[in-house]
Amino acid sequence: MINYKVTRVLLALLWVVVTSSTMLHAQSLQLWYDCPASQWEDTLPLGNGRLGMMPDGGINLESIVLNDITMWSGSSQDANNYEASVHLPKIRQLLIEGKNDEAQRLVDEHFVCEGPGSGGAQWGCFQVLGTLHLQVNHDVDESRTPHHYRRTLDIDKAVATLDYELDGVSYRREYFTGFGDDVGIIRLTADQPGKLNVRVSLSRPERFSTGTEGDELQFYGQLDNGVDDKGMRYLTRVRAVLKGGEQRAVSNNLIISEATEIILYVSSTTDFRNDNYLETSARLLATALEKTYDEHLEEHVSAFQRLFQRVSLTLGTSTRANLPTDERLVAFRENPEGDDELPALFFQFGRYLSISSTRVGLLPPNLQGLWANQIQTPWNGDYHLDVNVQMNHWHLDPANLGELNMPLAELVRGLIEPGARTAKIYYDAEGWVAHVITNVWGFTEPGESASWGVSNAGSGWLCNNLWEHYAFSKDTAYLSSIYPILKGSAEFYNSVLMEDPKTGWLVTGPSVSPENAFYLPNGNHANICMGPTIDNQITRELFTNVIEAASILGVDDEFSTTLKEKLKHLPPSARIGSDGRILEWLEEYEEVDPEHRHISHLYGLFPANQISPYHTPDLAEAAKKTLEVRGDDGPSWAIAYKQIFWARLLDGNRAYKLLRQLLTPTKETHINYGAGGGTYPNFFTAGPPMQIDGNFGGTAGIAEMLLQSHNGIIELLPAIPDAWKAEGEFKGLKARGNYTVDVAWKNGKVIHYRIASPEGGRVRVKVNGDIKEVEVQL
Ligand code: FUC
Repeated sequence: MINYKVTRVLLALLWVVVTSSTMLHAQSLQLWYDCPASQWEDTLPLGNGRLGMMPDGGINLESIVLNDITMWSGSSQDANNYEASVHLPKIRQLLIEGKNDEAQRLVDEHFVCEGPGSGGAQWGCFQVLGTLHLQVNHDVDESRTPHHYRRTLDIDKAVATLDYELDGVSYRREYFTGFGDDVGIIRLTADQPGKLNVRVSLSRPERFSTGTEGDELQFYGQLDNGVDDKGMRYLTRVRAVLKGGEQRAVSNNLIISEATEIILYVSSTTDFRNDNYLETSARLLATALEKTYDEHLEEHVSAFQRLFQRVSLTLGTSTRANLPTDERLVAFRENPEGDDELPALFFQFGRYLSISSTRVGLLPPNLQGLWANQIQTPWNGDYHLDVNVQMNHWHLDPANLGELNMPLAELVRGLIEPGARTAKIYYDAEGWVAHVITNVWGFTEPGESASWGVSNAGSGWLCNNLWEHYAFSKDTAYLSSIYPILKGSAEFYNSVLMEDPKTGWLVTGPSVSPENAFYLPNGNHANICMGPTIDNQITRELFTNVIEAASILGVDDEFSTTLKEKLKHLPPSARIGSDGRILEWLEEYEEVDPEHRHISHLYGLFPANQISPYHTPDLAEAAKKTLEVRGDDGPSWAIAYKQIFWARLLDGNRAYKLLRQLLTPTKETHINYGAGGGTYPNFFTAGPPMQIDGNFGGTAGIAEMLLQSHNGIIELLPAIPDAWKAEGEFKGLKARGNYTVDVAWKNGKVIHYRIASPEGGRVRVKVNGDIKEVEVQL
């Protein structure tokens, strides 16, 4: 016991000695700019998991786009086609006969959702809440240039600032969305008394009214639910607290004159799952008004840092921290050498965005996290289930934010009931299914077009996320809470599997390999098929996980036996085609677009562990060929996915090349499906348009380059690129099994590591090429 303690003390000392001798300085976790934002994708995202604010840093006119993650139009609906299952045998027969084009026609006629699907008002859309306008009268010639302009986002504190000097007066604005009291807070100050003259107002492109109540500015309305007058309602209240000066609310404006300090409180709620939303926003505001600014700031920063500061990462040094972030991004693209801090900043920004865009008890981040500046957000700002929402969560466990998986788990739990209806109506199946898209209203029906809408992979892929959180946390209470979701999904696949007469394998059908098309021998295109590789991989993985979960929880022996039997008849995880690539479909079809953004047939490489350089080297080689043909470009999420794939293939330099590709500066906002993804000045990633999955995927990719744990062994620096080898360290990353891992390295070699777990015990680690079994720190 004494020896053990002594060893721990020595190890701790060694850590101090090693890390201090390497002298890696703490890197600045700040984004900064020397001029106002030129477009929304240049404004600074703040969020507390529910409310968002994006200030643009305008001096005379500042626009702060406001968001609320529950701001959804639409409503729940039954878009099931009750005739669908009548056509299922015929569709399947056509697939067996190789007449996929004819099957696709039938699917379009009878097997998609009823009505306009995601194009309909009832389906809904995540929308901007509104814009808070600050019209600031500086009382000087408007053409005078301000000095010392600087706007920043400190991602270590979740606070944005703006500083400038005009006519000898120093002005400052500070903005944060409180993690403490759940209101938005903006403080404006001037270093000379009485210099602040500000008109505050609120607007929205549609469906809003404004009013005042005393000194309170109000902004409210109701969204379109596509059916009646019961759409989502919202109310935003703004109050100002002044030092010096005076305020009056006049015709929808709050007019503040000659103040020295202004603190604006923005309290906003919707009636999403809250009939008392009016009272809630009043209560939040009243509570906020009782505290001083410093109290707010302290509570906010400490609540945020409780999550954020669990991880630190240094990948090297930078000579460019003095460059504005947008210019730094351009410089990095031209020459990454000299700025190894930038990828680490991007990694921490991904963690920052997660903490800011979701919270336990509410909604998972959507396609844009919680930020949107439009009414019609691209793709409705929804939850896409054929990679996007899953990618939004891939980094959470490795980056030590595991509890932020809970909102997704709860969203998925909400799909069981509607998904069971859809399973029954379309497939006459047990369990539950969701296809390609869902929303906050529980949509599980196929999407409106056979070309993409009937993917069977959606629900099983969601179950992968839920399972992985268990693999990382080993929390059996959590496992038992998600088990019904996993089991219900396995029941669905178990009941829909059909036999492919050619091979005898059990496969899904009709389905698609997400969004991809192939040529039939007759020259026609089709998407609809049976047994796309991703479905086979997902079915295999899900059945295996459910069998393991049932055994851990001591339940469902009989169902496990059934699944074990079915597993014997599934197609192999992956098969290699005549050109050496992984086959995407059951047949060796030629794909219409060889560089298609989706690479769904490598699901087995990541997030699953069915293709691996260790246990299936041939498949791993075939995966490399597959990636070579797909190319390195695409929307940001596709680039990030490829970064992760190459990390799993243990090729750090190639993963780094993809990361560089992801960090390509762009300002484009048009919808893009092909090459051209990148990163906006504010570090949001671009499909384009802005899509947050690229941020989260890139963050997961960096974690995967530094630490892997999916083979029953913790691998330190499995795919570290040459660029980061010189010197670096991370602290607080997580490995499967509830291990917390710290590593320091020099010249590509680990010089110190520490693996901790509340359970203690021993664990196998691969370090500098050797596999060891080591004692875990408590
Ligand atoms: C998937 C992708 C698109 C886009 C959309 C939101 O369908 O194929 O590129 O990311 O989701």
